[in-house]
Amino acid sequence: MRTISTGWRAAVGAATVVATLTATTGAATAAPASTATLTIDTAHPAGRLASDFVGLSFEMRELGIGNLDAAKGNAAALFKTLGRGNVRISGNTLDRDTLWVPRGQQPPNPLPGWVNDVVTPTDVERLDRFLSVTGWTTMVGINLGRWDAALGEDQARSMASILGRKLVAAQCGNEPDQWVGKGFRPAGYAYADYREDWETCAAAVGGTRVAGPDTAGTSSTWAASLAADEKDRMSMLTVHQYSSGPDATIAKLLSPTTVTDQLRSVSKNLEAARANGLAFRVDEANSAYGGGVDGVSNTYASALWGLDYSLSMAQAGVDGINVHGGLGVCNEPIWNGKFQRYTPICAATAADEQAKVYKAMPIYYGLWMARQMGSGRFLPLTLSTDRNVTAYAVKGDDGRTRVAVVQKDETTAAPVHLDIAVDGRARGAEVLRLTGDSLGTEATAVQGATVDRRGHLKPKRAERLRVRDGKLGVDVAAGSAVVITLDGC
Ligand code: BDP
Repeated sequence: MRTISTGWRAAVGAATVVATLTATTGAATAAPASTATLTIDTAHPAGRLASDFVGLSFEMRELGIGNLDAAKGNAAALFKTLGRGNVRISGNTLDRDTLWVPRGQQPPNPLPGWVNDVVTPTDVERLDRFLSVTGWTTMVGINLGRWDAALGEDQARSMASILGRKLVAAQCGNEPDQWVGKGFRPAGYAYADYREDWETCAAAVGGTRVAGPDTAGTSSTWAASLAADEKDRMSMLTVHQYSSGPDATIAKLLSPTTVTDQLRSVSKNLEAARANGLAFRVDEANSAYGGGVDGVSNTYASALWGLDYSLSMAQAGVDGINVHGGLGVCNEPIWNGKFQRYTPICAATAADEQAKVYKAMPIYYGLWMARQMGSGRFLPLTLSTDRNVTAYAVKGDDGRTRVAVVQKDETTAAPVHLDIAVDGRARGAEVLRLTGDSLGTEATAVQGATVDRRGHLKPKRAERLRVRDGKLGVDVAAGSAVVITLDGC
């Protein structure tokens, strides 16, 4: 039996409403019976769950090749189905392959050998329309790895004038802590050198809407140093985090320690942001770097991880996460032979890629479930369990309490029965279920429904639960998640 306390003053027992969650394994299995208890401290609402917490991240090349177009296909609908969010555009292709070409200028002929894609103000205008239609905001990278002052300044000016307030931040370069290995900077390139580069780019951007450092890892001190040194010019501190590398497995992804390890790993960055009054996003995140791992990043397991990861980060005080992906054909290499198996949306066929019609991959459903927690403030809770279960509670801005429970065992394991004790006011609750055939396959659904070709998700009617004798009882299948919305409290 482990007891997990989360949230501000989590250990404090005082509560106006106490929810007790009892989990028992089914008698039909060999697993020993277990009881889990969840206590929700409604008297001490803690950190915020922001309405734009869920974000997506794409490569700069997607702009250059005409993607994220509200006039074509279903991308805008897929974004809207997730609610409002933040889309970040940068990645390896920013510094490595993408050339900015100002309005009225022709791309050089021939193009420099390193250029694979050209991005122009017309591409930013298309992005602007996409954001208007979806209600999302954006962060967009400026090539600092291969810095050209005239182009950098022109891009910054164009983005500010075209995107206006939809541009939360310009991002100066991608993963500068890896530039030596990529040949962008000489050996020995360190934070002090980066700071000079960043300042040059930030001066071109002007104002205070600049983010950084977008480090590949969370362990360097670059983020903390940049926050302390440059807070006056910054709107956001940003780092990247992948759960694993090419050695990712489902067991590792869903292990009870993974999410807590990931939290620990961003904690110094988060503290630095807070200490310097900056917002903090993990603006590039996913299950495994190197394009993800087949059989892990593109399976139902990633949906459970995505839900658990995003809520745990939000509860810890992270302002948002941007899950990385790409708009190529699912499970096929993109132009440079690399895969993007972790992508939340991708085209089922080459014809769909042309038509910009995408399907939702499992992790998309995990993010959708996280969004069903709404916006509000996390409630501290104490969970005692000997199963692989996590739980989160949010007091919504609409006054309703929502509880997410993520059961991360294989789907063949025994179900969990939850008994939630509620106070006198709640007469019932609604339940949405995230389910999949098995952790290692792709099939994922919410309330039996999947995202259609138009990009819409219409879950079947939420299940109603009634409070009986002050308790709400719900069976949760192993390898599934629920979002429970309590009536009127
Ligand atoms: C990050 C890059 C992104 C890659 C990703 C990966 O910013 O462009 O696609 O790694 O390795 O470091 O999958």
